[in-house]
Amino acid sequence: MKFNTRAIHAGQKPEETTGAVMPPIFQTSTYAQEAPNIHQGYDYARVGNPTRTALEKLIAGLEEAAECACFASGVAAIDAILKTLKPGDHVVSTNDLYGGTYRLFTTVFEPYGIGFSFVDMTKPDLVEQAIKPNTKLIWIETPTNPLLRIIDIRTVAEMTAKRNILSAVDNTFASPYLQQPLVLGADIVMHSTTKYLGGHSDIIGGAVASSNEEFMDKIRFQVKTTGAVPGPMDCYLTLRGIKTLHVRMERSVENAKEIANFLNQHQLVEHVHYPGLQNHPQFELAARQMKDSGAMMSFSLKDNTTERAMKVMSSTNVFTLAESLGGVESLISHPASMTHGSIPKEVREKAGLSDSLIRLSVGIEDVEDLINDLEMALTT
Ligand code: P1T
Repeated sequence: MKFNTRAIHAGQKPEETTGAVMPPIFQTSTYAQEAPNIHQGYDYARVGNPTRTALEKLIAGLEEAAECACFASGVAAIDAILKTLKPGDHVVSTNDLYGGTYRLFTTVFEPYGIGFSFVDMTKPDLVEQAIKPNTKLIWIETPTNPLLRIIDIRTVAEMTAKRNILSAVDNTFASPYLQQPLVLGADIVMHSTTKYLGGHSDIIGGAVASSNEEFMDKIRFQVKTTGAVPGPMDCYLTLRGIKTLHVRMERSVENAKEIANFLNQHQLVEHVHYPGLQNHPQFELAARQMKDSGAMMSFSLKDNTTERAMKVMSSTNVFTLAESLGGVESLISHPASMTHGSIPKEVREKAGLSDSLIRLSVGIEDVEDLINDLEMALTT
């Protein structure tokens, strides 16, 4: 089946007892058993819940994965992946990535004895050089948050395949509609389902999908043993959101392209980071690796002061100043103090993230209203 059909039907079937077309919200913590451990597939809801199963099958279908496990948040999904490693293991990660991922790696896992090298992964040579004998995982985020850099998934996956290293891709910024990392050769794909998959800024969730059975056994063990699971209502809302993923993505990307062109030509704007612009350093790679260029962008102003950027961000009316992304509504944010505030300033600046950078998550409103809103905020 094609993607748009899978978004609605993958792994879904009418509920058996009533024929309900949408999966019921199985709001239960436990399940009756005929005899100890003789049951209908579910024993305790930390381990599994039919509403969660429906969501997991749907995401697995979209990512072309054999299996998916859902979590209570995106960072809980990353946490579960990292907990499959052991003290003494080493991870190579991109140097431009979500601040919460950086914080989890450096403040939780580093003290437990896992080593990290953060490199500019747009340069495959630097990835190769960072690999050590104890490297067990390569952490790819593409497009990166917040600078929209593009990492060549196929090239990195080829590098890891010969060395018995797993490659994991945080696919949150692209969504499976635009990019399917497993098809490109990666071993693991991870999502903050809070974003495009949920799509309506009303849930927090995460997902890990893979066709590597040994890895997914470890993830299932994490689900059961550490228990960062999503509730059935959140699973239902995410599942409902996914059914319009392709339609929302098409409109968001269409709007984003117009906004990127508008900003790129604006006399007060210094630089726009958007993979759909021809001046983007990985424009061709993005066109090859992604179905389209996405709905996230960031930009800097000619007046490169933090004060000016703050003024613009607090002047919009249609764009809401808020963390997060991927919802139907457009958001504007200040990465340096919001999503990436936990990264030390010198580390941020070394990776190219300045205090005056502004990030946009473009929604599905009328694009003329969005452009007028930005024009007004830029010239206020
Ligand atoms: O917020 P949570 O569902 O736990 O997901 C974490 C996460 C993981 N990966 C990426 C690429 C992300 O962007 C995020 C969360 N990001 C934001 C809240 C943000 O505004 O960038």
